[in-house]
Amino acid sequence: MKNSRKIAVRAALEAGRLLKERLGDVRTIDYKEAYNIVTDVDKASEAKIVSIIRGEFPDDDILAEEGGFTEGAGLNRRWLIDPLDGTTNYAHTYPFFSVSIALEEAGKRILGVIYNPMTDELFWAEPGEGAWLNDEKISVSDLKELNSSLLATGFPPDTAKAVRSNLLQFKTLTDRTHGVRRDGSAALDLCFVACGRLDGFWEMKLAPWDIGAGSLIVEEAGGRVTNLSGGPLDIYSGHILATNGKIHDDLTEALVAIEKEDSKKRH
Ligand code: 2AM
Ligand code: CA
Repeated sequence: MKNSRKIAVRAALEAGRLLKERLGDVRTIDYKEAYNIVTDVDKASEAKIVSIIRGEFPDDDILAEEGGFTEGAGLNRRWLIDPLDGTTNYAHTYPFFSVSIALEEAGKRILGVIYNPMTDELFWAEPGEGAWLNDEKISVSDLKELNSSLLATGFPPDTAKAVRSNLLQFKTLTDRTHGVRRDGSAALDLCFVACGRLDGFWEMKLAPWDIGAGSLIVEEAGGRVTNLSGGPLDIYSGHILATNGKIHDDLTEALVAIEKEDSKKRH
């Protein structure tokens, strides 16, 4: 049996090196929709990852951001690939982006690998193996008070159109905590929760390749990951709340209350 982790790590490192080399050298930017960009580097990074994974595991399913879904030979193994999480940052040379690769088997996440090539930080997790940053085991923060937490979120790319725009959540929680960061790579935000740099993260309307790997890394680092109302996480639903566990109930309660207030205002 080939080692899926070794191969995912190799793919993430190779793709990450390409991203680092090409930073500032984006040649084409296409618009998938009016607000949603893809660069030639996203595509080059994905081609590299897919060729490594397909070369080693030709029978596995692949769901990749740019190429979509390719069915394998019915083994019930599916790779979730984001070749560049934080494309908008990348296109502007803002150095906060990553490569994210997850593997599902029979619908369960069994591997998550995320690489930040700018800091040379490789995060990975497997069920029961803990979560790792390079050679060190990582764990979530010990902080218990929502008031003194540092959080992160992101905004759906169609914010202008979206009814649930997350702005009231952002404002209210900015006032109630040490702060809410908006850094533009959900995969890295999740890694930051896993290693205690952040205490919590929430976002809506994400894709499974944005959160497949990071959600497992947070869980294995001792954190808790749910939907926005505290129910079971479904990475295909797009909504995620990940914390160190200790502030989870308070943050869930706050998000639910803010959403209620916001929807009252809208009706
Ligand atoms: P991306 O850079 O891979 O697109 C930022 O808040 C997060 O939203 C990033 O992880 C970004 O991933 C993601 N994102 C941006 N546009 C998106 C879209 N159209 N659908 C889902 N996620 C998106
Ligand atoms: Ca992407």
